[in-house]
Amino acid sequence: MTNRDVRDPKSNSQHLGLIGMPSDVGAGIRGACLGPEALRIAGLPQALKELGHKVTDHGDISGPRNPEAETTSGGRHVNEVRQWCDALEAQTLDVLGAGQLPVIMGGDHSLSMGSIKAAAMHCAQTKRPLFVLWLDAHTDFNTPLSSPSGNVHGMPVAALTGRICSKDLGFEGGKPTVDPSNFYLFGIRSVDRIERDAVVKSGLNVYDMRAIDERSVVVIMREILDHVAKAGGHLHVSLDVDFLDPSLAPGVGTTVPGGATYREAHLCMELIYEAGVLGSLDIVELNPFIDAAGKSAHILVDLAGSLFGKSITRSAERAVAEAYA
Ligand SMILES: [Mn+2]
Repeated sequence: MTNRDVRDPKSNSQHLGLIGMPSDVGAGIRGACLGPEALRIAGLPQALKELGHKVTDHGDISGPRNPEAETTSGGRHVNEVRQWCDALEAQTLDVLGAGQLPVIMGGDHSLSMGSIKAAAMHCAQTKRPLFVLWLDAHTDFNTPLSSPSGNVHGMPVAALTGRICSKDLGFEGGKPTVDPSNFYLFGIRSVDRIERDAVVKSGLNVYDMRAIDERSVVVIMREILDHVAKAGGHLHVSLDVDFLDPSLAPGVGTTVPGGATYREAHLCMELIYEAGVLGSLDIVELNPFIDAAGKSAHILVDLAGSLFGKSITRSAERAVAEAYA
């Protein structure tokens, strides 16, 4: 069964559950805590409703703000990140249990440790395999020991795939939350030197910008999505603003040149929608404090539209019918 099967067959309508995660304790600079409100102001709930979906905004999670304690050994603000992620995990699990597709509005990327843990628990209950598509400039595969900065937003992939064994972060025993072979990183163009060796050995599927330039978004994305669909999988998409080229989306603390273009990003979203495998979504690292008059927030709302069925010329139903004729 794919998520296409649970959509209303006439309208492809889904019930989307928005969750705000106003936290930046895992980031190097502050401001991503303003992300959820910026996405609301840029019109995310309305844009999704206009596509025919039912949208429930569950409001914002709460947690420790602007902590004074700088825990440098073993990562910065580890305890605070853990508190936020535990709260998000519980809320995301509730939303999934209510039959809604969670749309988590971040917040820095450490939050994915909470949302993806929830997705993994939901998949265990519903007996479906979990796949993760990580759209990001970075592999986020550092550990508290390897990280040059100590910022936890550079560690969630390592934590979720069993590389980090940390009681403080809530990952004990070294058992992966997500099988590394079910984890797809896409758009990569900045990897720390020590991190790179670990990534190569990890078994993660890594598609860097070079691979995308050579093989194209369509070819790679269809390979990934076909694999997920054939396995009857639940796909969690984690969209970091820095996946996009900084000329399009300057509102992120970790810009790297050479990112996805406007059309490449929309094409990714359209292909994911057509595959009907999306089960949960994070939109992370939007920092309105350094954005250019809402430019990045607006582009994220546009991309979310494509991810939930907006198409340039064809109706959503036709696009799906044609893609799977
Ligand atoms: Mn990231």
